Amino acid sequence: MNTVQKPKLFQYAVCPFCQKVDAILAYKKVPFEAVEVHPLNKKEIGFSENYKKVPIYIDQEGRQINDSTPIMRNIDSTYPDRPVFETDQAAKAKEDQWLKWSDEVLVSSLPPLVYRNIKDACKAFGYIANVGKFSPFQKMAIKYSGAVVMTMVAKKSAKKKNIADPVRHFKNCLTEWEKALEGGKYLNGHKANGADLAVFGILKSIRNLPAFKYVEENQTVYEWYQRIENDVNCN
Ligand SMILES: N[C@@H](CCC(=O)N[C@@H](CS)C(=O)NCC(=O)O)C(=O)O
Repeated sequence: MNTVQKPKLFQYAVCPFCQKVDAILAYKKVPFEAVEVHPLNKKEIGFSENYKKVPIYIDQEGRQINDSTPIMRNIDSTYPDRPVFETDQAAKAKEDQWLKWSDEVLVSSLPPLVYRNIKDACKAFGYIANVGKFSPFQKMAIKYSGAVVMTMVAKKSAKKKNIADPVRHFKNCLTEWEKALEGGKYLNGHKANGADLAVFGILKSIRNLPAFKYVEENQTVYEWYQRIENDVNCN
């Protein structure tokens, strides 16, 4: 029989996909250990032979699950209290549509915004380096080389996604989400579903970065964000 252990989440603190998983674990009050992965050598996920991205989740029985949305679904079914994902067909279709949007549109709006230039990227990576248990030398290496690499990645992805103005693009994304809420408290009804927690987690990944001010400036989205934050922190 497999032994029961505390689940582990291998992550980068500012990775939006990782924060989706963190959001559902926090919402469901599942105790877990977050392991910050060194973004350059990825030593901590060396055990994973064929999958080299984060998040990687090791469940309470030691099984490895990859990919943020399947991980969220697995957590929802393993811990049935406070169910998250929709079961009704129409609600599920809407949830799936916005889950797809959050991974494909919202996530890709972030790198050009957060890593616009070396200065902003250094701020982000200074924060990343301080979250994990890294030596002072590793912290410096992560901060500066990470910033250079991500600024280049962000430039490339902005070009590929045709994002000429990252701030305007991000604000437009927030307006799209505002419209999806249709004046309601959550995407569907009176409690958060999988898409609410995914979008929340993605936005939470920039919570400690200057770009979060654009979320605060959109009143509807910010109120919704605080509502979920409250749900996550309460009872
Ligand atoms: N579809 C995956 C995407 C995960 C992903 O792209 N993670 C990024 C970090 S945000 C990653 O690990 N990229 C590879 C790398 O950093 O080398 C998910 O939803 O979990």
